[in-house]
Amino acid sequence: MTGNRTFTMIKPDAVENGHIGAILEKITAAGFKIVAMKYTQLSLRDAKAFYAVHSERPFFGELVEFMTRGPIVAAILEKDNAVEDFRALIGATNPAEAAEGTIRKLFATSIGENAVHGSDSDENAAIEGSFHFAGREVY
Ligand code: RTP
Ligand code: MG
Repeated sequence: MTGNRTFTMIKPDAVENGHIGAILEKITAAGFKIVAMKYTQLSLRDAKAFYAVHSERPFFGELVEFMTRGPIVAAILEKDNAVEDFRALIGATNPAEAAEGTIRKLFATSIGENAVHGSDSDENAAIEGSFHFAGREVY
């Protein structure tokens, strides 16, 4: 992973609501290239580890329950300035505050169930990408 990559998940709410295709369309239309992708489900242990940074937050239990309740799509995306540009494409954490046309504005239901994840730094993009993908699964 280098500075031009980010990591994303299409979260269980968006998968349940049938938005995988529309979200991938937005991502590729915005110029991101998919270099790794899988359809999978987080175990309790996976979700707790992935969101360990939030373990002391009041919403942690809810977050882990939500992220494990059904399948997700995990992907590594490539583009110049990937982390920042992808955060702009998905919009604010709370869809009520997300800009028009962003993925969360279009597809998220609430601050907790907000359709997509995007890494918040190059360092975390690398950590999160390797959490989900072996080197030979990245093209
Ligand atoms: P993400 O990590 O999933 O891309 O989201 P984010 O950076 O925009 O937000 P973050 O602060 O990292 O929070 C991680 C996820 O926790 C859930 N959350 N629930 N109920 C709440 O008040 C609340 N706050 C955050 C959301 O699923 C959020 O994306
Ligand atoms: Mg975050």
